[in-house]
Amino acid sequence: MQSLLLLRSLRVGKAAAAPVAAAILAGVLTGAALGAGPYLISQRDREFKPGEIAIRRGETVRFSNDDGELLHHAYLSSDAFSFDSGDQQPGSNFDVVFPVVGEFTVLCGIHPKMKLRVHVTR
Ligand SMILES: [Cu+2]
Repeated sequence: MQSLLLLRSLRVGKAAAAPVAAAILAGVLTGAALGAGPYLISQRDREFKPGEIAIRRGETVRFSNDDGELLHHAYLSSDAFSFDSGDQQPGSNFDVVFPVVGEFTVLCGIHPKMKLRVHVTR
């Protein structure tokens, strides 16, 4: 019963990240329940790499700022789902759960050429 409630919270977006992390620490959710992620996205040389991924709803994408001393700023704005990493410091990670099915394009607020296509299926 408890895990059903937690799974439901996975779909509401980044606000659920903290309780999900707490649940993982508590051993409430298994890896299988969370899917195969997180999917790692590099931002080295001002590029999202890979530039396109296919994931399942509820899975996590981890944006790693592994690009020397540069700031990055991943964001997504759509009717179905939005997020904004804020300015991302070198050496830091930013995790996003994609809670809805769809086709999305993540951009960088600092480097307009950076694009990541995300295909989310159920
Ligand atoms: Cu960038």
